[in-house]
Amino acid sequence: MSKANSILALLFLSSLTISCDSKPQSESLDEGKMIISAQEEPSEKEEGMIWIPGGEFVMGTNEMDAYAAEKPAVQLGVQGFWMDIHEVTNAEYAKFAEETGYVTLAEVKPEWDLLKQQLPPGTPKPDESVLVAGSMVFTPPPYEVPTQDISLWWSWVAGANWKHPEGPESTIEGKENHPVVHISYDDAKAYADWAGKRLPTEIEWEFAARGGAKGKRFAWGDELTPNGQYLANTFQGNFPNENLGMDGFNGTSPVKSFAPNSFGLYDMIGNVWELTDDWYDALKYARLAGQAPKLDAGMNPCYNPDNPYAKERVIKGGSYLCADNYCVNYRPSARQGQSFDSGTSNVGFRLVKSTGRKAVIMN
Ligand SMILES: [Ca+2]
Ligand SMILES: [Ca+2]
Repeated sequence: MSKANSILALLFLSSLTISCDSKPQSESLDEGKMIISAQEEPSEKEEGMIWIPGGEFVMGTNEMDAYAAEKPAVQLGVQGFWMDIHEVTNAEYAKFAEETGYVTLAEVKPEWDLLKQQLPPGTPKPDESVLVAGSMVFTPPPYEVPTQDISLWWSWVAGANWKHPEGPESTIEGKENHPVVHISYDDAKAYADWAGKRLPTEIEWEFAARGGAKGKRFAWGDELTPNGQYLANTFQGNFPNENLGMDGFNGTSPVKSFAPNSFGLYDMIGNVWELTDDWYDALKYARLAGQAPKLDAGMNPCYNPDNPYAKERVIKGGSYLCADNYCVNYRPSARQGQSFDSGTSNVGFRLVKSTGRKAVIMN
Protein backbone atom coordinates (compact mmCIF):
# COMPACT_ATOMS: atom_id res chain seq x y z
CA MET A 1 0.00 0.00 0.00
CA SER A 2 1.44 3.38 -0.93
CA LYS A 3 2.05 6.02 1.68
CA ALA A 4 -0.35 8.26 -0.19
CA ASN A 5 -3.25 5.98 0.57
CA SER A 6 -2.31 5.02 4.08
CA ILE A 7 -4.56 7.56 5.82
CA LEU A 8 -7.60 6.32 3.94
CA ALA A 9 -6.67 2.72 4.59
CA LEU A 10 -6.10 3.39 8.28
CA LEU A 11 -9.72 4.34 8.73
CA PHE A 12 -10.88 1.03 7.40
CA LEU A 13 -8.18 -1.19 8.83
CA SER A 14 -8.64 0.17 12.33
CA SER A 15 -12.22 -1.06 12.26
CA LEU A 16 -11.17 -4.63 11.52
CA THR A 17 -8.91 -5.28 14.49
CA ILE A 18 -11.61 -6.53 16.81
CA SER A 19 -12.12 -10.18 16.38
CA CYS A 20 -10.08 -11.84 13.73
CA ASP A 21 -7.24 -13.32 15.73
CA SER A 22 -8.53 -16.43 17.44
CA LYS A 23 -10.78 -19.35 16.69
CA PRO A 24 -14.01 -20.01 18.61
CA GLN A 25 -14.83 -23.61 19.48
CA SER A 26 -18.07 -25.52 19.76
CA GLU A 27 -21.34 -24.05 21.04
CA SER A 28 -22.25 -24.96 24.60
CA LEU A 29 -25.72 -23.51 25.00
CA ASP A 30 -28.83 -25.60 25.64
CA GLU A 31 -30.23 -26.99 22.47
CA GLY A 32 -33.81 -26.91 21.31
CA LYS A 33 -36.09 -24.63 19.37
CA MET A 34 -36.33 -20.89 19.59
CA ILE A 35 -39.67 -19.65 20.88
CA ILE A 36 -41.46 -18.35 17.84
CA SER A 37 -44.19 -15.84 18.56
CA ALA A 38 -47.80 -16.38 17.67
CA GLN A 39 -47.77 -13.13 15.72
CA GLU A 40 -49.46 -14.02 12.44
CA GLU A 41 -48.07 -13.23 9.05
CA PRO A 42 -49.77 -10.13 7.64
CA SER A 43 -52.19 -10.94 4.84
CA GLU A 44 -50.61 -8.40 2.52
CA LYS A 45 -47.39 -9.89 1.11
CA GLU A 46 -44.15 -7.99 0.48
CA GLU A 47 -42.48 -8.88 -2.80
CA GLY A 48 -39.05 -10.42 -2.40
CA MET A 49 -39.40 -10.58 1.38
CA ILE A 50 -40.20 -13.29 3.92
CA TRP A 51 -42.18 -12.84 7.11
CA ILE A 52 -40.02 -13.49 10.16
CA PRO A 53 -42.52 -14.08 12.95
CA GLY A 54 -40.40 -12.83 15.83
CA GLY A 55 -40.22 -14.47 19.23
CA GLU A 56 -37.64 -15.11 21.92
CA PHE A 57 -34.16 -16.45 21.42
CA VAL A 58 -30.67 -16.68 22.84
CA MET A 59 -28.48 -14.08 21.19
CA GLY A 60 -24.69 -14.27 21.38
CA THR A 61 -22.82 -17.16 22.90
CA ASN A 62 -21.09 -18.44 26.05
CA GLU A 63 -18.45 -20.42 24.17
CA MET A 64 -15.24 -20.39 26.17
CA ASP A 65 -13.11 -19.04 23.36
CA ALA A 66 -15.64 -17.15 21.27
CA TYR A 67 -14.72 -13.56 20.61
CA ALA A 68 -15.36 -11.32 23.60
CA ALA A 69 -17.79 -9.08 21.75
CA GLU A 70 -20.15 -12.06 21.22
CA LYS A 71 -20.48 -12.74 24.95
CA PRO A 72 -22.41 -13.41 27.04
CA ALA A 73 -25.46 -15.16 25.62
CA VAL A 74 -28.60 -13.18 26.46
CA GLN A 75 -32.29 -14.02 26.19
CA LEU A 76 -34.00 -11.46 23.97
CA GLY A 77 -37.14 -11.06 21.96
CA VAL A 78 -38.19 -9.35 18.76
CA GLN A 79 -41.43 -8.38 17.09
CA GLY A 80 -42.20 -9.92 13.71
CA PHE A 81 -40.86 -8.23 10.58
CA TRP A 82 -40.41 -8.71 6.85
CA MET A 83 -36.90 -9.43 5.59
CA ASP A 84 -35.35 -9.49 2.12
CA ILE A 85 -34.96 -13.08 0.94
CA HIS A 86 -31.47 -12.31 -0.36
CA GLU A 87 -28.76 -9.67 -0.18
CA VAL A 88 -29.40 -6.55 -2.29
CA THR A 89 -27.93 -7.27 -5.73
CA ASN A 90 -25.98 -5.18 -8.22
CA ALA A 91 -29.03 -5.11 -10.49
CA GLU A 92 -31.24 -3.82 -7.68
CA TYR A 93 -28.75 -1.15 -6.65
CA ALA A 94 -28.29 -0.13 -10.29
CA LYS A 95 -32.05 0.42 -10.62
CA PHE A 96 -31.98 2.65 -7.55
CA ALA A 97 -28.95 4.63 -8.78
CA GLU A 98 -30.48 5.05 -12.21
CA GLU A 99 -33.81 6.28 -10.90
CA THR A 100 -32.42 8.63 -8.27
CA GLY A 101 -29.00 9.64 -9.61
CA TYR A 102 -27.54 8.66 -6.24
CA VAL A 103 -23.75 8.60 -6.02
CA THR A 104 -22.11 6.40 -3.36
CA LEU A 105 -19.43 7.58 -0.97
CA ALA A 106 -16.76 5.52 -2.72
CA GLU A 107 -17.44 7.45 -5.92
CA VAL A 108 -16.67 10.90 -4.52
CA LYS A 109 -13.49 12.53 -3.22
CA PRO A 110 -13.19 11.98 0.55
CA GLU A 111 -13.66 15.05 2.76
CA TRP A 112 -10.90 15.59 5.28
CA ASP A 113 -13.32 17.08 7.84
CA LEU A 114 -15.17 13.76 7.82
CA LEU A 115 -12.08 11.55 7.77
CA LYS A 116 -10.31 13.22 10.68
CA GLN A 117 -13.23 12.52 13.02
CA GLN A 118 -12.06 8.91 13.15
CA LEU A 119 -8.34 9.56 13.47
CA PRO A 120 -6.24 10.51 16.51
CA PRO A 121 -6.29 14.29 17.17
CA GLY A 122 -3.42 16.05 15.47
CA THR A 123 -3.23 13.62 12.54
CA PRO A 124 -1.85 15.80 9.73
CA LYS A 125 -4.00 16.37 6.71
CA PRO A 126 -2.65 14.46 3.71
CA ASP A 127 -1.98 16.23 0.45
CA GLU A 128 -5.13 16.97 -1.54
CA SER A 129 -3.77 14.81 -4.35
CA VAL A 130 -4.12 11.64 -2.28
CA LEU A 131 -7.71 12.33 -1.24
CA VAL A 132 -9.20 10.47 -4.17
CA ALA A 133 -12.34 8.44 -4.59
CA GLY A 134 -11.86 4.74 -3.96
CA SER A 135 -12.47 1.83 -1.63
CA MET A 136 -10.83 -1.13 0.10
CA VAL A 137 -10.26 -4.21 -2.08
CA PHE A 138 -9.13 -7.70 -1.09
CA THR A 139 -5.68 -8.08 -2.66
CA PRO A 140 -4.19 -11.34 -1.38
CA PRO A 141 -0.44 -11.91 -1.52
CA PRO A 142 0.76 -14.93 -3.55
CA TYR A 143 2.53 -16.40 -0.52
CA GLU A 144 1.73 -17.28 3.09
CA VAL A 145 1.73 -14.34 5.51
CA PRO A 146 1.06 -13.94 9.23
CA THR A 147 -2.62 -13.25 9.85
CA GLN A 148 -2.07 -10.44 12.35
CA ASP A 149 -1.47 -7.70 9.79
CA ILE A 150 -4.55 -7.18 7.64
CA SER A 151 -2.81 -4.51 5.55
CA LEU A 152 -1.10 -7.46 3.86
CA TRP A 153 -4.32 -8.35 2.03
CA TRP A 154 -6.42 -5.16 2.01
CA SER A 155 -5.54 -2.27 -0.30
CA TRP A 156 -7.06 1.11 -0.88
CA VAL A 157 -7.78 1.11 -4.62
CA ALA A 158 -8.53 4.41 -6.36
CA GLY A 159 -11.57 4.03 -8.57
CA ALA A 160 -12.94 0.96 -6.77
CA ASN A 161 -16.67 1.24 -6.10
CA TRP A 162 -19.85 -0.80 -6.47
CA LYS A 163 -19.70 -0.56 -10.29
CA HIS A 164 -15.99 -1.46 -10.34
CA PRO A 165 -15.53 -3.86 -7.41
CA GLU A 166 -11.84 -4.69 -7.98
CA GLY A 167 -10.83 -1.29 -9.38
CA PRO A 168 -11.51 0.97 -12.37
CA GLU A 169 -10.82 -1.75 -14.95
CA SER A 170 -13.26 -4.21 -13.37
CA THR A 171 -16.98 -4.38 -14.01
CA ILE A 172 -20.20 -5.87 -12.65
CA GLU A 173 -21.22 -7.07 -16.09
CA GLY A 174 -22.27 -10.67 -15.65
CA LYS A 175 -22.53 -10.11 -11.90
CA GLU A 176 -25.98 -8.54 -11.92
CA ASN A 177 -27.23 -11.18 -9.51
CA HIS A 178 -24.29 -10.89 -7.11
CA PRO A 179 -24.62 -8.85 -3.91
CA VAL A 180 -23.68 -5.19 -4.27
CA VAL A 181 -20.45 -4.28 -2.41
CA HIS A 182 -18.46 -1.13 -1.53
CA ILE A 183 -21.60 0.26 0.10
CA SER A 184 -21.32 2.50 3.16
CA TYR A 185 -23.97 2.82 5.84
CA ASP A 186 -25.30 6.05 4.24
CA ASP A 187 -25.41 4.36 0.82
CA ALA A 188 -27.48 1.52 2.26
CA LYS A 189 -29.77 3.97 4.09
CA ALA A 190 -30.36 5.94 0.90
CA TYR A 191 -31.37 2.74 -0.89
CA ALA A 192 -33.61 1.78 2.02
CA ASP A 193 -35.42 5.14 1.93
CA TRP A 194 -36.00 4.70 -1.78
CA ALA A 195 -37.25 1.12 -1.31
CA GLY A 196 -39.51 2.04 1.64
CA LYS A 197 -37.61 -0.34 3.92
CA ARG A 198 -34.93 -0.05 6.62
CA LEU A 199 -31.75 -1.75 7.75
CA PRO A 200 -32.32 -4.51 10.32
CA THR A 201 -31.30 -4.08 13.92
CA GLU A 202 -28.57 -6.46 15.00
CA ILE A 203 -31.08 -8.40 17.10
CA GLU A 204 -33.48 -8.82 14.20
CA TRP A 205 -30.62 -9.95 11.97
CA GLU A 206 -29.35 -12.59 14.39
CA PHE A 207 -32.85 -13.87 15.16
CA ALA A 208 -33.46 -14.31 11.44
CA ALA A 209 -30.04 -15.91 10.81
CA ARG A 210 -30.59 -18.58 13.46
CA GLY A 211 -33.60 -19.84 11.54
CA GLY A 212 -35.44 -21.20 14.57
CA ALA A 213 -32.67 -23.39 15.97
CA LYS A 214 -31.35 -22.72 19.47
CA GLY A 215 -27.78 -23.16 20.62
CA LYS A 216 -26.36 -24.12 17.24
CA ARG A 217 -22.84 -23.07 16.33
CA PHE A 218 -23.78 -22.50 12.71
CA ALA A 219 -27.06 -21.38 11.23
CA TRP A 220 -27.77 -24.93 10.04
CA GLY A 221 -26.36 -27.02 12.89
CA ASP A 222 -23.12 -27.76 14.67
CA GLU A 223 -20.94 -28.72 11.70
CA LEU A 224 -19.59 -26.29 9.12
CA THR A 225 -19.83 -28.81 6.28
CA PRO A 226 -22.22 -31.63 7.26
CA ASN A 227 -21.51 -34.72 5.12
CA GLY A 228 -18.93 -32.66 3.29
CA GLN A 229 -21.57 -30.29 1.93
CA TYR A 230 -20.89 -26.56 1.69
CA LEU A 231 -23.89 -24.57 2.90
CA ALA A 232 -22.51 -21.05 2.53
CA ASN A 233 -19.95 -19.12 0.50
CA THR A 234 -16.91 -18.93 2.78
CA PHE A 235 -13.15 -19.33 2.25
CA GLN A 236 -11.48 -22.73 1.98
CA GLY A 237 -7.72 -23.06 2.17
CA ASN A 238 -5.00 -21.20 4.00
CA PHE A 239 -6.15 -17.59 4.27
CA PRO A 240 -5.33 -15.21 2.65
CA ASN A 241 -3.16 -16.61 -0.14
CA GLU A 242 -4.69 -20.04 -0.80
CA ASN A 243 -8.31 -19.58 -1.94
CA LEU A 244 -9.33 -23.10 -3.00
CA GLY A 245 -12.97 -22.25 -3.79
CA MET A 246 -14.17 -25.72 -2.81
CA ASP A 247 -17.66 -24.26 -2.29
CA GLY A 248 -17.65 -23.23 -5.94
CA PHE A 249 -16.71 -19.57 -5.53
CA ASN A 250 -13.50 -17.64 -4.91
CA GLY A 251 -15.29 -14.31 -4.60
CA THR A 252 -18.93 -13.29 -4.28
CA SER A 253 -21.53 -15.73 -5.57
CA PRO A 254 -24.90 -15.10 -7.20
CA VAL A 255 -27.47 -14.73 -4.43
CA LYS A 256 -29.41 -17.92 -3.69
CA SER A 257 -26.52 -20.18 -4.76
CA PHE A 258 -26.77 -22.09 -1.47
CA ALA A 259 -29.78 -23.57 0.32
CA PRO A 260 -31.92 -21.18 2.40
CA ASN A 261 -32.19 -21.39 6.18
CA SER A 262 -35.34 -22.59 7.93
CA PHE A 263 -36.99 -19.19 7.56
CA GLY A 264 -36.31 -19.29 3.80
CA LEU A 265 -33.52 -16.67 3.84
CA TYR A 266 -30.49 -17.10 1.57
CA ASP A 267 -26.83 -16.30 2.31
CA MET A 268 -27.43 -14.95 5.81
CA ILE A 269 -24.12 -16.64 6.51
CA GLY A 270 -21.30 -15.93 4.09
CA ASN A 271 -21.20 -14.39 0.62
CA VAL A 272 -21.02 -10.79 1.95
CA TRP A 273 -21.17 -9.33 5.45
CA GLU A 274 -24.41 -7.43 6.00
CA LEU A 275 -24.78 -3.97 7.48
CA THR A 276 -27.17 -3.43 10.36
CA ASP A 277 -28.60 -0.25 11.83
CA ASP A 278 -26.83 -0.63 15.20
CA TRP A 279 -23.74 1.24 16.36
CA TYR A 280 -20.92 -1.17 17.16
CA ASP A 281 -20.53 -1.54 20.92
CA ALA A 282 -18.06 -4.25 21.95
CA LEU A 283 -19.77 -4.45 25.35
CA LYS A 284 -23.32 -4.56 24.02
CA TYR A 285 -24.14 -8.08 25.21
CA ALA A 286 -22.38 -7.51 28.52
CA ARG A 287 -24.48 -4.38 29.03
CA LEU A 288 -27.69 -6.27 28.17
CA ALA A 289 -26.72 -8.94 30.70
CA GLY A 290 -25.98 -6.39 33.40
CA GLN A 291 -22.25 -7.24 33.38
CA ALA A 292 -21.17 -3.80 32.17
CA PRO A 293 -22.58 -0.31 32.83
CA LYS A 294 -25.40 0.76 30.58
CA LEU A 295 -24.72 3.62 28.19
CA ASP A 296 -26.35 6.80 29.40
CA ALA A 297 -28.06 9.19 27.04
CA GLY A 298 -25.51 11.44 25.42
CA MET A 299 -22.69 8.89 25.67
CA ASN A 300 -20.98 7.73 22.50
CA PRO A 301 -23.07 4.75 21.37
CA CYS A 302 -20.04 3.28 19.63
CA TYR A 303 -17.39 1.48 21.69
CA ASN A 304 -14.42 -0.29 20.20
CA PRO A 305 -11.52 -0.77 22.62
CA ASP A 306 -9.11 -1.17 19.70
CA ASN A 307 -10.22 2.03 18.00
CA PRO A 308 -11.29 4.81 20.39
CA TYR A 309 -12.14 7.17 17.52
CA ALA A 310 -14.39 4.64 15.82
CA LYS A 311 -17.77 5.47 14.41
CA GLU A 312 -18.79 2.01 13.39
CA ARG A 313 -21.95 0.09 12.60
CA VAL A 314 -22.37 -3.62 13.27
CA ILE A 315 -21.96 -6.03 10.37
CA LYS A 316 -23.11 -9.66 10.60
CA GLY A 317 -22.78 -13.05 8.93
CA GLY A 318 -19.21 -13.18 7.68
CA SER A 319 -18.23 -13.32 4.02
CA TYR A 320 -16.50 -15.25 1.27
CA LEU A 321 -13.29 -14.27 3.06
CA CYS A 322 -14.02 -16.08 6.35
CA ALA A 323 -11.75 -19.11 6.70
CA ASP A 324 -11.32 -21.65 9.46
CA ASN A 325 -7.70 -20.58 9.94
CA TYR A 326 -8.72 -16.95 10.22
CA CYS A 327 -11.76 -14.95 11.23
CA VAL A 328 -14.32 -17.82 11.62
CA ASN A 329 -17.11 -15.27 11.51
CA TYR A 330 -19.52 -17.47 9.55
CA ARG A 331 -21.63 -17.95 12.70
CA PRO A 332 -24.87 -16.17 13.68
CA SER A 333 -23.37 -14.69 16.87
CA ALA A 334 -20.31 -13.24 15.11
CA ARG A 335 -20.15 -9.47 14.79
CA GLN A 336 -17.74 -6.76 13.72
CA GLY A 337 -17.63 -2.99 13.47
CA GLN A 338 -17.56 -1.32 10.08
CA SER A 339 -16.62 2.33 9.74
CA PHE A 340 -19.83 4.23 8.94
CA ASP A 341 -18.29 5.96 5.92
CA SER A 342 -16.51 3.00 4.33
CA GLY A 343 -17.46 0.16 2.08
CA THR A 344 -15.31 -2.81 1.17
CA SER A 345 -15.34 -5.58 -1.41
CA ASN A 346 -16.92 -8.03 1.04
CA VAL A 347 -19.66 -5.99 2.76
CA GLY A 348 -23.21 -5.53 1.47
CA PHE A 349 -26.67 -5.43 3.00
CA ARG A 350 -30.27 -6.59 2.99
CA LEU A 351 -33.31 -4.77 4.33
CA VAL A 352 -36.32 -5.34 6.53
CA LYS A 353 -39.75 -3.79 6.92
CA SER A 354 -41.98 -3.55 9.96
CA THR A 355 -45.71 -3.76 10.00
CA GLY A 356 -45.84 -1.32 12.88
CA ARG A 357 -43.46 -1.12 15.76
CA LYS A 358 -39.75 -1.59 15.38
CA ALA A 359 -37.96 -4.42 17.18
CA VAL A 360 -38.49 -4.37 20.92
CA ILE A 361 -36.04 -5.88 23.38
CA MET A 362 -38.00 -7.92 25.90
CA ASN A 363 -35.32 -9.25 28.27
CA1 LIG B 1 -15.95 -19.41 -1.39
CA1 LIG C 1 -24.50 -12.64 3.79
